[in-house]
Amino acid sequence: MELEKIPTVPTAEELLDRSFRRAAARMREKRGSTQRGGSRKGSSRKGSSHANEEFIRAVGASLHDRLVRIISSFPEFDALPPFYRNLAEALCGIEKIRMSLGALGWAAKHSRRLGSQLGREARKAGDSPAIRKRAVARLASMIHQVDGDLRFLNVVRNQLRELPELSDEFTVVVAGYPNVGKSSFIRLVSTAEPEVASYPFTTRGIFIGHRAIGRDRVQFVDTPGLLDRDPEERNPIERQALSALMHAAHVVLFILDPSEECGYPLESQRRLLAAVQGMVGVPVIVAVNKADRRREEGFLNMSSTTGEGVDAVLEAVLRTRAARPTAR
Ligand SMILES: Nc1nc2c(ncn2[C@@H]2O[C@H](COP(=O)(O)OP(=O)(O)OP(=O)(O)O)[C@@H](O)[C@H]2O)c(=O)[nH]1
Ligand SMILES: [Mg+2]
Repeated sequence: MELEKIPTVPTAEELLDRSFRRAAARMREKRGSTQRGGSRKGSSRKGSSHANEEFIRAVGASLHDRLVRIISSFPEFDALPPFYRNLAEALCGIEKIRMSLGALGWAAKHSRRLGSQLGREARKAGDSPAIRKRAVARLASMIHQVDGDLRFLNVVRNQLRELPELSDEFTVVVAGYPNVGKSSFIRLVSTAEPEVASYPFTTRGIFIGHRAIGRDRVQFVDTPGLLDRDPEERNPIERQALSALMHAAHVVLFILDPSEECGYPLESQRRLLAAVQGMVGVPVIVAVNKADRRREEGFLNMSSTTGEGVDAVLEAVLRTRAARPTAR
């Protein structure tokens, strides 16, 4: 996927360093070829001031090109599938990313313009290392203004790279309160190996696993636990779960823990269930987990520890495949 291919975003210092080296290499190449040609006219003084101008322009041009390349390595967020767009929004904030890319655009434009302007001034001022030094310092200080943006975009790049790869297969999103046994269930029935622990918010991202069903494959999505609260109050970890529920699921398996060993009352879990049922446009299958601790009449009871009842839950979930909607 294109998100995996975004290259590392350099810091201001690295960007400057590369651009200076590139410009210096270009000057060396040029000098080499004019020396070989041997018949360049003009005084050495003039030649050197041209060299200053060329170097400064080359630095400006190289900075411009590098910045433009960084900008275009990021995806067009509006064109991303909603699942990924929402994950990017939950994790990094798309508006913040846009602002930083905009800042790089500004820096790109100005580095070329400033390179030309400073180059012209250097030529007029004649051969002066001080002029060259001052020009370089001005370009550097402009690039340092976007150092924060470069660093932020590198964090974004690292997060986008790690997003899970969602396929087109039939997709079961497992959701519920924290610590109810979502990851334990996913480990039991699919290839995914999310961490399981006896405290809430163990799962902090989206994990995907598969299971062969006859000749087909079904995709299971593990999500971070959700609390029953207003959407505005949700943290970035919870918002990833919502993105999967809203944009990846063909069916939702909602897990309840009536033993309340998860640390949350069943009543709150039921309120969340009602909210999820009202929110997603796909079937919601409800299963009670930790049946080895406590069963609940009128529900599919299972235990992800003993394996009891798991097959019946899988069957109920997979029965909804018949009525699979075509679009997410
Ligand atoms: N007794 C019992 N314990 C279980 C069962 N399923 C899971 N657990 C335990 O419940 C705890 C939480 O399990 P997880 O699978 O990490 O729960 P989760 O819903 O993924 O939790 P978060 O990722 O924090 O939202 C762990 O200590 C599990 O061993 C079960 O069927 N019976
Ligand atoms: Mg988990």
